[in-house]
Order: sequence, then structure tokens, then C-alpha cells
Amino acid sequence: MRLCQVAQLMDELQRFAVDFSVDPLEATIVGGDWNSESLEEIRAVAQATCRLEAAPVHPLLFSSVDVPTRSTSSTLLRRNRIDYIMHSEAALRLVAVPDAPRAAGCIPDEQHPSDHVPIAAEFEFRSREGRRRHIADRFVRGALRGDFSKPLQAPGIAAAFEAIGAPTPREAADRASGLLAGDGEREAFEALFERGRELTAEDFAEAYGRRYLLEAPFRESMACAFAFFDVDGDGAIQPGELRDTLKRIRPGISDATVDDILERADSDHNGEISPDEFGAALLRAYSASLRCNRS
Ligand SMILES: [Ca+2]
Ligand SMILES: [Ca+2]
Repeated sequence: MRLCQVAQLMDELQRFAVDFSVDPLEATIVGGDWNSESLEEIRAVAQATCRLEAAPVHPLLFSSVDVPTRSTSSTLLRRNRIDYIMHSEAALRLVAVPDAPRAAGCIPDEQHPSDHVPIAAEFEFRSREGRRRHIADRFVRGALRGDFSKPLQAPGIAAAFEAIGAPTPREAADRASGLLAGDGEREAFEALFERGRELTAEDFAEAYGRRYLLEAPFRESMACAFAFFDVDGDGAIQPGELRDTLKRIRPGISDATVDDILERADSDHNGEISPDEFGAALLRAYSASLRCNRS
């Protein structure tokens, strides 16, 4: 699967969720041939593109989990994994990864008529309570401990607020107490929020976003996307690179949208985007997505 297909697939998923009023945290599985060994690069670039465009995007792009399956392709030159099963963890728990057939040599062969070996995964639907707990746990892991291996997006943060939000930080800590290790974490949790003001979902988003932007997963994904856009590797994204790369990912994107992205990102108006400007543009977009999606 190429980048533009990933972007297209995510658009379709988002459209489906809106058209049929599907909760974005509802169980979602996307599986198949991504034709890529670097799933992380694809995700980082697709995420950056959606952020720069400020387009609504399905949370699966950001917080889905890849089932650890075996290599699915075997040729003379290499044996590797190019097929993936992605799932939304809020609603589904991975129970087992059944043994997949193993190709002895190059495929296709008599035993494996396809050039891909099938993969499989078994999931269990989480109960309503299980979902609430899972989401609240991810919120605590991120905002409190800096664990953003599966970062929550706006719908997840709103759900976390529903699960453990309360009028005061102390009451929220009471509701989250089962997820907190001891008094030290309890104090740290309360300190995430301003005292003396009624807590809102926005406070949850603010606390989560503030920590997320400091941690490695966000910075690494930003650097990976920057390197993709900076085609000649000179340390800046020139207008031509931005336009050509965006058009590869989004063939239908208009010149006006590309100009708009450049203008918004190029804050010192020198005609190109530096790594800092790129990072700042993604930070602004992330913060804006948390604000505009809150409920
Ligand atoms: Ca460049
Ligand atoms: Ca600049």
C-alpha cells in the first residue's frame, strides 16, 4: 500500500464513521498488504500530512496497534513482513496470534499459490466497563508517566474524561485511584490540573497534550515526516518539495491548499520550512485538533 492509498483509506474510514454516526472509538480492524517494511514511516508521514491539512482524521491512523505477526513475503532476496493487521485497542483486546503457515523457500510455490502468506489474529470485544478502564489507563499512562506508545486522540481523551473526570482534581484522583500507584502518583495526578477551578474535558486535553509534545514518540514521528518531505536532505522543506510530496500523497490537493500550508508553517517568511517551523506547525495542529473535537 502506498502513502496515497493510506491517506485515501483513512479518508474513507472517517467518512464512513461520520455518515453512519459510528463512534470513532468503536472496534475497527484494517488488515492487508501495506507493501511496506516501514509501517512507522508511512504512519508518520500520513499523520503529518493530515495534521498540516487540518483535515478531520479517523483515530485509527494515530492510535491503532499492529498485531505482531510473522513474515508474510519470501523471495530470493529477502523474507519480510509487508502485511499488517491494525486494530483499535479501545474496543478490542488481542487474545491470540494463531500460528501462520511458514514458507520454506521462495513463494509462490506449490504449497503457497499466493506471494503472501496469510496471517491471522484473534480478538475479544471489551465490555463497556473494560473500554472505560482501558481508555482511562491510557490517559494516566500518558499524562502522568509519559507513555505514549499508543497516544490518545481527541475522542479518546473525551472518553477518558467521561470515565474518570470529576469537578475537582481530588475527586478525579479518587475516580482514577485504581490506576494510580500510591500516594506519590496520586499527588502528581492532582498536580496535572489547576486547583480551585472546575475540571473540564479541556483540562484533560491540555494536560495530556502538554506532556505528549515533550515525549519521544511525537518528536521521532515529526523527524521522520520531516525527512520524507525534505527530499534533497538540505535541512529545509522548499516550496517545490512540499508541493510534490503532498501531491504524491494527496493527488487531488489544490495549489491553494499547498500555499496555505506553506504560509502557515513558514513563520519567518523566508520561503522554506525549517525543522523547528515544521514541528511548531504540527504542534499547533495537534493542539487545535484536541480543542475542536472536544465534546
Ligand atoms: Ca530541501
Ligand atoms: Ca522558514
